[in-house]
Amino acid sequence: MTSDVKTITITGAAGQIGYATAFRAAAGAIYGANTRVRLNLLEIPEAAQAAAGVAMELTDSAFPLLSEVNTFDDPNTAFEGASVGLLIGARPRTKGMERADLLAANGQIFGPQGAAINDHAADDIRVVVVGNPANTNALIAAKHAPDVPAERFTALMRLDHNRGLGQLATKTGSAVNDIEKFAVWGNHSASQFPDLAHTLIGGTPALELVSEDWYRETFIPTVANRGAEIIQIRGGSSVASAASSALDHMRDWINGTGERWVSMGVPSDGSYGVPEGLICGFPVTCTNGEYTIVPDLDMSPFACDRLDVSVNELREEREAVRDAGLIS
Ligand code: NAX
Repeated sequence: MTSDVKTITITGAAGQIGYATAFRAAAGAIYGANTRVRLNLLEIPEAAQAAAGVAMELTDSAFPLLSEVNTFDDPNTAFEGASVGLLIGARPRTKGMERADLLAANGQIFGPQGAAINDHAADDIRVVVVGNPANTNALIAAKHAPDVPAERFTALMRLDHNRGLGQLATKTGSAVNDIEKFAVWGNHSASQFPDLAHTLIGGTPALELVSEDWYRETFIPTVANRGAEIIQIRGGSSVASAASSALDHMRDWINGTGERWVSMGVPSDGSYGVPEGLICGFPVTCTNGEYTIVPDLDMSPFACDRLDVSVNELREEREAVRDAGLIS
């Protein structure tokens, strides 16, 4: 057991995904079995009482690794000393709301949270944004944190990645662990590009085990539209799978992946023609707390077209938040 206690700040902690995330984070899902954690739960004032109830249940669970749990309605205090920020709380899209309105409403949340992270978080802060539109919300937060390296602000693409692994394992009768080099590129939206071109299953190229037609006409739309399908079938949006994926994202970033690829939404360094700074899904590997975009992959004309569509959407989102004065 290390003597260091790591602070994990969870926003939207009384919401569905926040609730599902907090208990596993308290049980060691991010830092492992040898690091104690402090959970800071951030909510809006209207949900402060519900967050206090979540904190009571966390206390009642007597997690050996949980040193303390606190609730806040001010991001400045909630991010004090934070090493991990799980930015889950967001403004949902309501009926009749245009995408630009949604982006603007979320800018009011992620701007101040970025500024609070800038001023109060620990030097090793790492952020994953789950609240939608996740990629652009992460960009807004990063732009409000000029003293924090931009690469510490990431967006969740891991749920899309895990959904792809699940579909492929089911289709081929293989174990998810046998699948390597799968990637989800682009935006966490229906425009995303789940890419099997480099994927191996038990060492065999995936595209020798499934047809090109299944890949393009079934696999890609199924993964990209899985969130909507879950809502339709379950009667509610993805919750436990989103929480699980957010924890996977942070655990792998901190503890490393070895040679294994995972998908993360990270600020582009210009790789694969993605404009620098856009927070875009890429295949990455993680070592020593840092991720590296997998370099030099061959991209077919099909892959380039798919990536372009999603990157254009990210570009439009960036323009919309610029026009709204949320970033410069
Ligand atoms: P809920 O509505 O259950 O919970 C959201 C919580 O956030 C609420 O308790 C609300 O009070 C709180 N909140 C709102 N503004 C806040 C603020 N400024 N500071 C702190 N807390 C605030 O939604 P839930 O189902 O938990 O989903 C949360 C977000 O995840 C949504 O934006 C959703 O669209 C997004 N998702 C993202 C996914 C991804 O892969 N990136 C997949 C799952 C999910 O759809």
